[in-house]
Amino acid sequence: MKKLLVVLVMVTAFTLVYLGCGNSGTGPSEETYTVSGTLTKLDMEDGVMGYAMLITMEGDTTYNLIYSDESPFSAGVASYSMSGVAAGTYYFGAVIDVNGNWESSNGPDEGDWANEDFSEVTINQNTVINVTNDGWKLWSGGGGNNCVSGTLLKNGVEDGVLGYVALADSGYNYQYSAVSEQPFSDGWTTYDIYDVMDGSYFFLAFIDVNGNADPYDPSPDAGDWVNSDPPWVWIDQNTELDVYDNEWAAYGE
Ligand SMILES: [Ca+2]
Ligand SMILES: [Ca+2]
Repeated sequence: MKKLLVVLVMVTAFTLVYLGCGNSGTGPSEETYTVSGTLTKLDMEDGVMGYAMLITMEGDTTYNLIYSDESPFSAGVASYSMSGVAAGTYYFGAVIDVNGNWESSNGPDEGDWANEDFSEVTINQNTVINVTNDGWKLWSGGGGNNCVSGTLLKNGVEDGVLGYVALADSGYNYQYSAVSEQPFSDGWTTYDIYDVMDGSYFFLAFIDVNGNADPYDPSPDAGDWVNSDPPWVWIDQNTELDVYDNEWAAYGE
């Protein structure tokens, strides 16, 4: 497994750095902005802490908490304000730490609430992001018996070629893996990963075009395809994750 990890980390690090350099929005800039807003959960007890976060993957192999602010709920509302935010694209996360044990490195746990719309936001001006009373999902905690499944699509891949999928934690430590349930046929294949614990993972995939991957220690090499921008996903239910034709990059390029 270690070999796969090292290779995937290298591939991803290269890809992210490369994309970052090509993005005009990430150039040096002195200008910064304020991202502020309210977290509303009308039935929340006074004093429970609400957290807002901007998270990025750019230029690194792990997700990083770049900006955050926190405040206690009062009458169902907590306010936050993150100043000095550099222009760029981030994930916006919000958590209500109902059980009072928050550590940013561990994220939410059972009984906490997390914002339903955990998505990318582009900051290039002062920005208000609110989470409304309906914008939360209950975090189900460290249990979980989730199935992650999906389809890998890549035109031109020969029939019989195998696809590999892995879920890795925030440090790119390998957590779960699967080989295609059926080999590629007509440009697609499917996979299933069972018993995935609730949590956040990077979703990594590669297509073993040249057929030399060891199923017990798989890793991509020259001639293979890897998903070029692995998403960070939060799994707390059965989830479908697909990789489409335009989401593959030649390994090492
Ligand atoms: Ca908590
Ligand atoms: Ca290979």
